[in-house]
Amino acid sequence: MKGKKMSLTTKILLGLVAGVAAGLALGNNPEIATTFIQPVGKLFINMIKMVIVPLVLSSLIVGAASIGDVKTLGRIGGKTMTYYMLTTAFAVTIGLACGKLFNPGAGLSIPAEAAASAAGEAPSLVDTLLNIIPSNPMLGLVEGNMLQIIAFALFLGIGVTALPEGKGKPFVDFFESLAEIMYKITAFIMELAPYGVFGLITPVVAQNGPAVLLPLIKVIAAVYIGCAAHAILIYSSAVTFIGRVNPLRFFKGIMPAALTAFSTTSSSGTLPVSIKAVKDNLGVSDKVASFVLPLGATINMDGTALYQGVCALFVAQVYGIDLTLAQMGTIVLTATLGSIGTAGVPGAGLIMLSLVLQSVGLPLEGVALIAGIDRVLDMARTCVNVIGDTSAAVVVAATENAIEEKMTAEYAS
Ligand code: DAS
Repeated sequence: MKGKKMSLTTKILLGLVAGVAAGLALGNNPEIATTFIQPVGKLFINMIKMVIVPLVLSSLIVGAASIGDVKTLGRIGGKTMTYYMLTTAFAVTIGLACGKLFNPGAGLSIPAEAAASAAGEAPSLVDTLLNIIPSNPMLGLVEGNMLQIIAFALFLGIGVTALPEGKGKPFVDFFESLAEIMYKITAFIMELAPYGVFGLITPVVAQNGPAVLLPLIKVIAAVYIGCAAHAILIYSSAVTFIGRVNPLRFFKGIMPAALTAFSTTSSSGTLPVSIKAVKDNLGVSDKVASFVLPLGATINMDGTALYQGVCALFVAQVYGIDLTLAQMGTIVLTATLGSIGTAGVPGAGLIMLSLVLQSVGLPLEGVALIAGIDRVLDMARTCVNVIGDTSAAVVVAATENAIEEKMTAEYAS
């Protein structure tokens, strides 16, 4: 009988367990782990770094072009973008607060000379903001300056819609194909994650001993509690005070989408369930649901932004780097803008975590520590990404008087 294909989650967890076991076994000979096994991990990290720039550039250009210039999209586009950006900024702030509160990296210090030099003298927040607009966008692309790449892509995406009808189509089609290709390559890289995780975790455990694992449990706790807090605080308030919908009715109505997102770890894969849930259970009009939700599945990732706040702090703590307020501000900015470029597919947030770490000069090796538990974190963050999208549909629909009062008794408030 054809064996059931083992899920990627299982494979990654197996890679993690095998890496821990190998690390413990090589505790007395860590140089074996660093010489023969660590290169596998470094290869995985290089593949992640390889896709960041083309993935962010192409997915952002397509995301921004689909919004078009705000004039043609009028109120709905403006409201939707404002809601998405505000809730995402709240999310990464809650993530940073949870990272501070749980302090998962405390007591663990992995030396990272490179990190220290890369972190160097962090630019002030004003310089960071000024530096977002690239004086030479090609240099920004070559140097992998993520904030400049994000800004340039957004300008290109909005700018292309200012071209006469149809003139920009070849340009957008090219980047649409490039984005799809990058999503496929990302999926391929995630298939190699079990091996990459093994190659990354083994030397870490061999060099630091099993003590390094405890903090990962604290990272999971910080992300899950942060996600729950964000959903309860931010979305309940938004649907209650702006959407004028009973929050319990809201959560009941979107539960099928939330559970689908949690199990599939894919916002895009959950999209049909999200649209059906807000329309059938909460009476949101088709016009609003079919604009807000596909846009949200592409560019709104509150759970991912929150996870990046927690993980950026974790990595800084592990490598003994004190982040300045300006660097925290950069993390909020990069995670908020970067979430526009995060694809709604499994594991995309891990790739974008590199973007956030890179933006504040934190060592990308920190991604290795997260990679082993990333699928567990992806379930919670994708669930919140989708709850955020559906809350936006309710909020925008209510302000457009586009919530039909056709509520079934089951979901009545
Ligand atoms: N799994 C992604 C999604 O579908 C989010 C992420 O990887 O961060 O939303």
